[in-house]
Amino acid sequence: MFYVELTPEHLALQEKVRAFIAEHVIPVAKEYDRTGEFPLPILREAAKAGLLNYAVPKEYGGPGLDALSVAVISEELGYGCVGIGMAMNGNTLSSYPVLIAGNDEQKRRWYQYLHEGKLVAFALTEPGAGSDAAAIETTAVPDGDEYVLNGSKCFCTTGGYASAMTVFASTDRSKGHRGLSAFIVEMDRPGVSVGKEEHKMGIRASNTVEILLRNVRIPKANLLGREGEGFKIAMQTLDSGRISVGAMAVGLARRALEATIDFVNKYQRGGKPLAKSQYYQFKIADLGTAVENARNLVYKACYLKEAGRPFTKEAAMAKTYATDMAMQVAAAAVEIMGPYGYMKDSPVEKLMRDVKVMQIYEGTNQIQRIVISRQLMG
Ligand code: COS
Repeated sequence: MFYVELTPEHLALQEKVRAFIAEHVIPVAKEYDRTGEFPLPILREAAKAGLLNYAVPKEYGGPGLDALSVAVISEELGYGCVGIGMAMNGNTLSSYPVLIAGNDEQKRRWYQYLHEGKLVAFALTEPGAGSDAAAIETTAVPDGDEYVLNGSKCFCTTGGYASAMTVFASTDRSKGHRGLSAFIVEMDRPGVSVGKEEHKMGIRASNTVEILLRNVRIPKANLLGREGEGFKIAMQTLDSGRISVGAMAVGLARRALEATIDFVNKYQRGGKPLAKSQYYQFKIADLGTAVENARNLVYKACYLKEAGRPFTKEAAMAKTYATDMAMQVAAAAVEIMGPYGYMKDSPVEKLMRDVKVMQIYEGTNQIQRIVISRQLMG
């Protein structure tokens, strides 16, 4: 049997994030979307409110929130603005490799950055290794007490503002995915540079950059886990990240649905309120059911994660279903509002632009279908 109910603590957290979003995100989201500026002032407020580093474990000075709390926060961030939400969620998602595989010293060091208000990033994808994560060409060659890293990473979220990142590189190219390893790389090391900054269709407040590594020397103490464990660390990280993406998509879809209901309630056609038409009633019923369904999938993945049970399949299902659903809800919102939905001052055109990338990042929805079918078919 599976049934998840938010506890009074989850509900209080939800209330707190909603208030934060209403005060600090919604009033400025359109302007950040227009300028593409990175929302540093909002991140400072988020840090003060305890909404930046919420998954840092208690033993390392954080609140150590559970998976369901992370999903509750992510849904509200998706409701407010996915671009700003990604900037706010970045420290949590980028820290998973350290949480999963770091030793005590590495965790202390990493979480100290977060306590100091610093931002961190996750560098996996490369020009030739996107969906095929095992094809990473960045190398990490041992040299005495150090590794020397060479390669380039792309589409790195928050990379332009990060103080440190988790980097995936090959310590043995002959072993394919079993030759990949995970490292902590501080951004101020000689040889690390930020390359091209991307200009995107949506999530424009989120920073997306190329990271170049040229003869970057890091101590062996920066290796996470053991050599050869990098691919599994990356996959486990993505399993958790995919739940958050699903939750954010639920939030975005909820926002689009609310805007649609508001429009249908206010607008008349031929002297008859749209809300009296069964066409719109049925549409809204279907969209509302889809949002609820997606949330249930997200919560189920959280429940399994928290219970220490496998959740790879459920995380992929939650991510795929929720982001495809959110795309449909956002498109339906624009369609129902017609020209009012399409214009820049509509409440939904940004949602339709923002949601597209959610079907693409954290593993495309086609990759998710490979993950799901492999789990189902063995
Ligand atoms: N957790 C732990 N281990 C996992 C895992 C998971 N979720 N998924 C796979 N593994 C392990 C497998 O068990 C296998 O282990 P062995 O080496 O012991 O056999 C190994 O990893 C390789 O798995 P697999 O054969 O399934 O790897 P593939 O190369 O076929 O690729 C996909 C798997 C396509 C699923 C993977 O490359 C992927 O997720 N790609 C998308 C990457 C992505 O999401 N990028 C976005 C980054 S966000 S910026």
